[in-house]
Amino acid sequence: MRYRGLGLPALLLPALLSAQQVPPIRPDIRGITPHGAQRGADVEITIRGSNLQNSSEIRFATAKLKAEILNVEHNRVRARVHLDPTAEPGRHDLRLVAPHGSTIAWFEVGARAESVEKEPNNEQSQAQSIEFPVLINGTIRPGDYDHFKFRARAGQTITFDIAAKRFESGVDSVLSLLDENGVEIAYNDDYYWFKDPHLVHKFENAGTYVLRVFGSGESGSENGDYRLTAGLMPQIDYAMPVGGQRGKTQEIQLSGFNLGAIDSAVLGEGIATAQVVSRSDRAAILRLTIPENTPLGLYRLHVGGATLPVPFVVSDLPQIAVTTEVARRKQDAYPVTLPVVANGVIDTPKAGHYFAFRVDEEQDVLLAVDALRINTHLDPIVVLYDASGKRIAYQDDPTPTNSAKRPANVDPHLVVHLKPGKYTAFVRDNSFRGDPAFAYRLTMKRAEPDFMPAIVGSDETLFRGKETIVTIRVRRVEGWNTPVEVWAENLPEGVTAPSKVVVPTEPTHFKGTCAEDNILDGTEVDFPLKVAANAPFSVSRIKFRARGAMNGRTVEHPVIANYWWRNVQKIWGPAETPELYATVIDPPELVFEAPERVPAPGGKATVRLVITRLDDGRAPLEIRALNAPAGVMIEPAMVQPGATLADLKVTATSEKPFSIVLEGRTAGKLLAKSHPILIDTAARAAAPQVISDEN
Ligand SMILES: [Ca+2]
Ligand SMILES: [Ca+2]
Ligand SMILES: [Ca+2]
Repeated sequence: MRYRGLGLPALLLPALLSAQQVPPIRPDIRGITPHGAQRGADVEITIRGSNLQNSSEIRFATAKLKAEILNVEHNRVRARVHLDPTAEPGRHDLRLVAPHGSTIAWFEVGARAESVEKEPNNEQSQAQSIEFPVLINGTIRPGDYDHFKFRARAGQTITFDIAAKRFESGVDSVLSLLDENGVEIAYNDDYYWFKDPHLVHKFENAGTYVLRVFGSGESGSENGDYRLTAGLMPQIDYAMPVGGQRGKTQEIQLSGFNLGAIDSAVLGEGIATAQVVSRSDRAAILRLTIPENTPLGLYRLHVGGATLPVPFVVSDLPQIAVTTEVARRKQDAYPVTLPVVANGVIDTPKAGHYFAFRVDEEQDVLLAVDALRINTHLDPIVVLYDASGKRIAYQDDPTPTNSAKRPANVDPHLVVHLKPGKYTAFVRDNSFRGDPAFAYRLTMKRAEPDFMPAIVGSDETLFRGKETIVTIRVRRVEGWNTPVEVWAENLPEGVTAPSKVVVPTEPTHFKGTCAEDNILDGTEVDFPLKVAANAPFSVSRIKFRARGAMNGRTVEHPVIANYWWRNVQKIWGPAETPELYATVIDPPELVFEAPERVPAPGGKATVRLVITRLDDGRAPLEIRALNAPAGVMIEPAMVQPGATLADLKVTATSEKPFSIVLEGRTAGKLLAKSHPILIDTAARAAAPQVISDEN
């Protein structure tokens, strides 16, 4: 998001101000405790963050979740969330709305009873007793260790799963399993793509064991909330095939642990219920009929009692499932007829699967692998060989994984122009890894060029008299090679935009984390929204649409708002509400960036402020405290035009911590107030406690 000044004659503004960036002033959520709840429950949650003052409403995309706000401070909102008993388990968008903007975060609906960790539990001797199955909401602060004690019987397989980073939590967590003597018997740090751990452990001996949850390198944060799920519940590595054809009945094999008790499975929010055909400890077979009218796409398959929902794709293409045994060798590749989706598991190191197909007429063929998209940790590549065995095409990552602020895409999407003949496609892990949970889907079909348009972010605060740039990203798929045009609908009064912005076919180049040149899997363009100086204040949902034509065919799509995932600074999948939430307000004249808390050992503190002036900035700025309690001296500061820092000296005789609010005035006019700043006179001089969200 960027802002540009509008319509102000350049001579009136110092150069410094014309390029002025407005620091973020809209609400920003950094943590939620608890980060989810059981459906049917009624829970109180605390949202932490910045610029939360005056928050007026929490909205969910689904009508099955409702919230009322109980209390609001600048860095904290307490609310009560009501979860309907039929709400779909899994992640939902929670949107916090305030007069100065809105923001979204994730909130998880669970299917089992939940509890909360109890400190102190930093020592193994203080371990909290738990009984399975359990879902514990906890927090890892800096240097924090959380211990949980449980009984296991010989031969039991118990799953331990942490959801933290996946919910934007501020902690990179680790799981460690200890025996009665404190000896570590199992350990996991980063199981998932984004650093959450997961352990499945078979206990050889009966006994009392301890699970330890902590931050990698003793990291942690006030916003280091986590959800620990543990027990003997069904742990499903994948469903095979990982998708089904609508209008058809098919069998689906589940693979994992503790599957002997599976008694039900529901697709999405009650779309279809599967019948359990057979079940054993390591496998179960379901029979599922997907209704003909089910929208295409990625769903969650909710298997009763399972640790996590299972990804499942609804498609119109025939599905097959192969094993390594039948598809392992190039010379006897598994024969398929296009179009088809081949589902398989790269279950052992160096394994790969070969598929043989014929092309009868010259055409563009798509070879696309889903892995990241279906939440498996395979890093697939796809290779194509001609009838002579010569390699004719290859793809690994459309966008590399270390691409700074760009969304990684490790799922190959290869389009090749083929003459009639026999071909062999091959899928394997890029690093020859294999794992019983490395499921994939390989789509092989005639390419049907199309595109996927997205908004980077889901909300904007628009300032009167300024222009905001919204980033639109178009990903071309299946060989789309013509420009796409994007336009906005439902603009609020006083907001104008170009009738269309053309997205060219050249992909966007960007610098990676080591300044290397990378090519994005798509093209990003600036879409400007101009706000008139007298536009009414409003909150609206701006719709963007995109249209293109290729080979005589016109395709039009809504542009989908994509989640901006702040803990990895990347966009991550679509938000539940496709429109852009836009709030029109006056631009601030002054923004203070102030600490939440300043240690004041011996009653002395210096409050350092970063100042951004957006007024004409020609007169000095006077900063003073509004509400200094008795016995507290705060020297006002005079900030000369152009300066961006100010230090306020605080001296207190009292030993009680207190809060101050600062105000900034120029020529007697009030420009802004700060949030309350805690002056912590109880802090010790030597070791100021630093609360950090960095990890
Ligand atoms: Ca804790
Ligand atoms: Ca602890
Ligand atoms: Ca980790």
